[in-house]
Parts: sequence; structure tokens; C-alpha cells
Amino acid sequence: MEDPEEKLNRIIEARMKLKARFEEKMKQTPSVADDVPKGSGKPNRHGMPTIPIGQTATVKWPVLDLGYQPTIPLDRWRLTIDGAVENPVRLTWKQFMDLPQTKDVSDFHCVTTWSKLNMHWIGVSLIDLAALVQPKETATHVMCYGYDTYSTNLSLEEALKPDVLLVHTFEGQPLPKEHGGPVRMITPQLYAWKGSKWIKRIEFLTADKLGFWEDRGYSNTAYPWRNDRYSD
Ligand SMILES: Nc1nc2c(c(=O)[nH]1)N[C@H]1C(S)=C(S)[C@@H](COP(=O)(O)O)O[C@H]1N2
Ligand SMILES: [Mo]
Repeated sequence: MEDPEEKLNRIIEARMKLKARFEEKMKQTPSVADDVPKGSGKPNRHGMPTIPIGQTATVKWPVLDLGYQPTIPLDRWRLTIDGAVENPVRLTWKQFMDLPQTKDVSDFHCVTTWSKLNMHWIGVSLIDLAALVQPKETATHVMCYGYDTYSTNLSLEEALKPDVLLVHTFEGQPLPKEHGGPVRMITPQLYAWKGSKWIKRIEFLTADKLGFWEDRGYSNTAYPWRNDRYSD
């Protein structure tokens, strides 16, 4: 078996390469490139107004799903990462928890106009998972699938931003099932439907493809500070 330290070094090195590869594209994404982002409140850590246009801060955390909340015992939980990658994997819970863990505080903006601020998360960053599987040069997007048959797509320049995480812990407690536990994705810079609850599979794609809501009239890009909710 590979030495844990060597494995960690390999992930860190691959992460740096991915960062370099997507740096220019990330700089052109709206959350970095917009001169006058729409919203109110003091700038958040990315320089965006805390409350995006048309949103209202909420204290409670509403639940949204397709009417079905799957139960996934940890011993049966698996995360498949495949598609346009050099090294596809199917991770067990232990393998997932042995990966580098990222702690972060971020905001959550739902397209139905509520925003929940300062949420404390622990999880594995998507860029570290990408570092593990090594996307091919031709990879441009990912499709994320949930255990409930949900799906949602992201460009790699959004997906590989450092605050996109696969989280298992919220405010020091295991992520509750109704919010996507054991593991969900979060996309703080985009509307929250871009983060699959009960995540089961991440497929790297060589062309864009629409997920569940994107195919039903929601915006493909989902940028909160542009009020970018629906496709025209
Ligand atoms: N697997 C799965 N992920 C999902 C959804 C879903 O129905 N199934 N709903 C999405 C939508 S529309 C939103 S707004 C957020 C809601 O997350 P919450 O229920 O934890 O607030 O999850 C997103 N991820
Ligand atoms: Mo939503």
C-alpha cells in the first residue's frame, strides 16, 4: 500500500497543477470578474455583497428535495468519481475520511430567495478529489449525481474553486439526513441547487450537459450576484 505521506504529497502536487491549469478561467468567472456585483451588505470574503440581489437572510434552514430522502448507512456509502479521468475511484467512507479535510465557513444562497449565512462546514474539497482522480486534459465539466436520482452540472472553473466542498459535518455535528447527509456538495458562489445532497457520483465530462433543474428551466450558470435564476 502507498505510504500515507507520499499519497498526501501526491494529492497536494496534483492540486497545485489543477489550480494552475484553471487559474485564468477562474479569474474570468462572474464572482471574480464582475465590477459591480448586484446585492447589499458589506463585502464577503470574496468581495461580493453579503446578500445577493433578491435574497433575504434566514436563520432557519429550509429543506428542499424531490420528495424523497434516501437513507445511506455509512458501511454501504460509496462515492464514485469517474468519466474523463486518469484514475477513476470508488471510495468507501473510510477512504473518503482519510483524505485531507477542509474546514470552512460560507454562505448558502437558495434560488427560492433565502440565504443562510456563516455556515461552518468540514469536508473534502472537490479540487482534492479531482487531484486524486486526475481529470484528463479534455475534461471541462462535471455532473454530480445524488442517491435520490438528482443531478446537477458545473463547469470545472466553478467546481474547482476552493470553497466547493463535499461536506459531512455542519456546526460540529454529522450533516443531518434531510440536508443531504452523510455527504453533500456545497457551492457557496452559486445557487445552492448546484450542490447535490446525498452525493453518490461525480462524472467528469468533456462537454457540458444539463442536470435535473438545468433541464427544467433553471439557469445553467446560477450566479447569485447577477440574479441569474432561470434560463431565458
Ligand atoms: N440530491 C439532491 N440534491 C439537491 C436537491 C435535491 O432535490 N436532491 N435540491 C437542491 C436544491 S433546489 C437546493 S435549494 C438545495 C437545498 O438544500 P437544503 O435542503 O439542505 O436546504 O439542495 C440542492 N441539492
Ligand atoms: Mo433550490
